[in-house]
Amino acid sequence: MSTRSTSTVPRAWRSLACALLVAGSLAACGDDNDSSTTGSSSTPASTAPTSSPTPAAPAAVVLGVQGVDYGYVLSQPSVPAGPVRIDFSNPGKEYHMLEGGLLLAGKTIADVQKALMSDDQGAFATVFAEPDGEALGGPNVLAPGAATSVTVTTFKPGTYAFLCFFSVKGTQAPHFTRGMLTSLEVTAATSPAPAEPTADAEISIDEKGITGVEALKSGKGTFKITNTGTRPHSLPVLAYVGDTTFEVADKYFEDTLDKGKPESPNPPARIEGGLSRLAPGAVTYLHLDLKPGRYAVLDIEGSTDEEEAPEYYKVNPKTSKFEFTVV
Ligand SMILES: [Cu+2]
Repeated sequence: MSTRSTSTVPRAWRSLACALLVAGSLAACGDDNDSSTTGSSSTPASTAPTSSPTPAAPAAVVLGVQGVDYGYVLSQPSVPAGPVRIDFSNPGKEYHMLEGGLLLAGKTIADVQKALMSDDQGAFATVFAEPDGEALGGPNVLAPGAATSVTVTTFKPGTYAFLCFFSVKGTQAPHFTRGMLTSLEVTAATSPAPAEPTADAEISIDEKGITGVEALKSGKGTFKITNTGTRPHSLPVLAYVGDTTFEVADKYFEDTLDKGKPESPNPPARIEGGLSRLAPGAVTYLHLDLKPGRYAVLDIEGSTDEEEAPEYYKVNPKTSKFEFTVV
């Protein structure tokens, strides 16, 4: 069976929205039959001229995005394809996310709005290039006051739409209904394109786990993250408060972000960005500057053992979750 979800919200994005990043929370997010994932779109490689001397690479492109209650403030309306550093910050009082993807040619934010409000299960497929949620490798969700920085390498020319699926506190209304829906124009890559960032360490993620993750202990630096697996992977950063445990934090996020219970003035943990879904074979750079404290990163897409975790793909605590202390 390859029935689609009854929700009009793309499955993969819904899992971020209703959830979190943690095993227990995912139970409520429904199943994820990836039976329709066949064949990836292939972009023809551009043939670069080889004879002319290469001019120096231009400076890195930086896109600032503030997620406010409720809307996005972008530092610029467009960026060129090629590496783009996204500095995502949350000066608001609620959790925010920056999920989205490339629209089909000619589609606009108005079309996205229409699709979001539609009961038609196929509505997203008429608007988004990847209707089940694009694995852009952008920033993960942010607690109030948090910020995160990633350099994505996967932008293609076209119009992107970004939106936030969290609900307005105390209501069922998603943030995108209150203004957290925006577009970004991605223009053709400059020639030459900016160089990719210089990495202090390399981390790879696949279905078996995370390799090289110990490098994050430093809490600072640029980490090149490669998805060497066959399905999307993510690496959100969880900041523990006090001497809390993962289980306590997991339960808390399940209750608040997932089930909509009131947040505590003294939460046991905060989600401070990190990497959102990254496509197989793709690369993103995570720029970290963590304050001293205890942290965890975890890949919610880590296991493909659906028999063992029929509720959803479950975090493999041995290989897909890493807890560390920054001193
Ligand atoms: Cu939001």
